[in-house]
Amino acid sequence: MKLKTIFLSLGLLSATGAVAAPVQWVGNGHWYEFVSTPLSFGDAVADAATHTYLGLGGHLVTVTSADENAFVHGLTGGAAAWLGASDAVVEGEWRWVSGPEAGQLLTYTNWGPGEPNNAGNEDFAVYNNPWGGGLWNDRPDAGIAYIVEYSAPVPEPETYAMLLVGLGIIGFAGRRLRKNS
Ligand SMILES: [Ca+2]
Ligand SMILES: [Ca+2]
Repeated sequence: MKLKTIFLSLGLLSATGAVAAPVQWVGNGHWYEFVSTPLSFGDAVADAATHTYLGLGGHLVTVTSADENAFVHGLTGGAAAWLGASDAVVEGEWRWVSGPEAGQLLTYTNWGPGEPNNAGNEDFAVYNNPWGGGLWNDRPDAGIAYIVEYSAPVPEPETYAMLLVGLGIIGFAGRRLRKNS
């Protein structure tokens, strides 16, 4: 077995070649990984979704609090990096496009001064470009580093089946309780 294959199987190397070193944030228990391989926004969304770590599925990072923002920005080392927010569908309507918050309007934001300004046509949220300090900018698509967040277990077929059975039992018990009360 080649060394790269071993590293890939151990999750020490992502398929795109960047060394993976996910770190955990105690604020929510999620793991985060800075990926230096530059990708377009869409490719970063797609690539992040293929990552797994410790049985958790990856997605382009979604940032929903100032504390999480400070932690995530700390992983970038000052490099321009995508976060999973875009207004490409409806100009000015910023939504998360990845992870558990996919499709939701942003409730927390940390835009830099005057941002998002859609200068020219800017539909993708980025760190350190040009604003530092965890401030966000909207910018056009380009090859940029990105951050993967691992927040929820990857469901397996057996898990789905057990979940359905579990829901059925819970539903049945709920009906019985209501009937008896
Ligand atoms: Ca825009
Ligand atoms: Ca901008």
